[in-house]
Amino acid sequence: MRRRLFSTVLVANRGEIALRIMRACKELGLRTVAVYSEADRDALHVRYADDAYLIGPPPPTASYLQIDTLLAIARRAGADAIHPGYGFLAENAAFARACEAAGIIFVGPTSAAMERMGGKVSARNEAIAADVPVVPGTTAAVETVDEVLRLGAELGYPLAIKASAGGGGRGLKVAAHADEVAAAFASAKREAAAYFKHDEVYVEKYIADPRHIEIQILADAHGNVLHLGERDCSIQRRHQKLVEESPSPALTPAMRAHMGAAAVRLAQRVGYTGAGTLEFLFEAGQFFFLEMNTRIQVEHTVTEAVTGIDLVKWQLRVAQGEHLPWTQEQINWHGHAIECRINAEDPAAGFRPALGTLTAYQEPHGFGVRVDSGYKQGDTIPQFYDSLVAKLITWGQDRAEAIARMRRALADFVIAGVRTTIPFHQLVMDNPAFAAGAATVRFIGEQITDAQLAALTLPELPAVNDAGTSTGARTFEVEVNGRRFQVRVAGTEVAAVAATNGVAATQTARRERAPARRKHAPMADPDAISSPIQGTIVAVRVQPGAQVEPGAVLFVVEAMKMENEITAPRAGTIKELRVAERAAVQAGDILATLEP
Ligand code: MV4
Repeated sequence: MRRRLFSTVLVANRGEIALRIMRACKELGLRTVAVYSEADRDALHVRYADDAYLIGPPPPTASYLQIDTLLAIARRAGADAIHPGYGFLAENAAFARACEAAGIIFVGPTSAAMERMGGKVSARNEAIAADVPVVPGTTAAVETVDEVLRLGAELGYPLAIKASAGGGGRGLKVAAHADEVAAAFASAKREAAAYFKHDEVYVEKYIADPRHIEIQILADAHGNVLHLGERDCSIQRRHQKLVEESPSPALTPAMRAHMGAAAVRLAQRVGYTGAGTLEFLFEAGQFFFLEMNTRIQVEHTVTEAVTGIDLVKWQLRVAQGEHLPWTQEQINWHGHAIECRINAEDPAAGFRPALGTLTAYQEPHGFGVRVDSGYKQGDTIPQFYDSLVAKLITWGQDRAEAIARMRRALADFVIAGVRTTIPFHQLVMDNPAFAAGAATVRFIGEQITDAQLAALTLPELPAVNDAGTSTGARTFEVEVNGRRFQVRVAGTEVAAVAATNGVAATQTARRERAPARRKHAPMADPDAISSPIQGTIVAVRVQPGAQVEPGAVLFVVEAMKMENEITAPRAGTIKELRVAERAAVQAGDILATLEP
């Protein structure tokens, strides 16, 4: 067997991406080391790792950002590689350099390649040198309003004035005409200084209604670079991506090959290794390179779905020095994949972060459905980190099937206790412009209006009174004449209403999403299994002490010559048996008791 360059990977991240990386490590036979802040003590990524180390309190302490601490833990844990995931230190060239100096393999590009592609101006110049189209404009800093006006005369309006150190759309100002240049220039400089402590700006022609299309590349340490096609990430709000898909509905195979070849040229030029993404603006059949992300991205999953290539595993394998085993011609794309980011945000309230505890959490399943998440039922979403709860990815043989499957999976996803972006995604999946594949970066705002968002019906959050008990609406399952209904009972003192008065069953048009189940359930006696009808016990299928699964048949009651099965409402142990075969029972008689 080949000697491996490393056998233990410290995952310098949290949440879903930490788990994603550890799963790939496990499949490759690599040991994993987790790090965790005090806010993440009970997190899934900590439980999943072979070994886990506390790195300190949550922010404002920069737990996941402490380079020296991470390196010290790597040494202590015997980790010979570090995977940074995304965010945190993933694109920090100083961190990559510190790993290199410490003799620990950084799973990603070299610090040198990262530096060349890290700055926007530097990346733009590398692109020009690699003959990759960029938006027409300057490559150097622009110092005066007069210079901007000269560029406006040359390139035409509108113009974009951008912070050299910018990112996430900050420090991007648009001048629609010459008379707006002075104000836009001053404003871009102020924003640049405020956000980046660096007020250098440059100028580009403004592309009014582009798509955000990015190319995934994968490179080994032997000069082989492949592109794995594109992702269309046009559905963004304030530069936060919400929906991504592959392939883009806008690209022909020829355009894909063209953009892919450009991306490969640029990656080759800077000696890139590992997985990386080149972002482009795409409008009217033209593409323009914007910047490179030198990390694995949140939305890598849709590329995995359509290529069948495990990107994180290949990050690790090329870091081990392995050769990529394919030629570009051997990369095939199959079907269509869509990712929806399920964030703990309230889409009806400007997407403000929604804090709380996942009182119910059940992921959708089935063919063509993937869920990557870092949380479980009962977890509280920490306020300190990003609001991503889960990534929901569907695959279909074509785009229509991927959308239909996404609709189904969104409806099947049960999350209670915290508002999420699920209702927003349902709006997107039902939108005709989205269905037509016509979304550009202006989709949210033009196609999804504030009025639509404000009108979303969101699941009710559990209201809790001083005693810590739920006072909000509750949903009960009842059977009326053998047909199942869900009854929603609103308001306080629900217990008394349900137990004494009975309630008229009205079939809810749409099932309530995930009622929070609390321990002090206000039902008559949660441990009692009673007969729903008057009749004769003809079979007793359990003994005291028996462990039963939900749905297990416990008794058979004969009534009016019909046999009725009485099943376990939940898993548990039969504590007491109160009837024997041939016993006559009344409706409501307790037949047995069940312990958790
Ligand atoms: C642009 C542009 C139009 N023309 N540059 C925003 C964030 C940064 N990464 C690049 N951005 C843009 N640069 C020129 N010359 C439009 C955007 C832009 C955008 C780009 C990608 C995805 C969403 C966007 C939303 C608004 C503006």
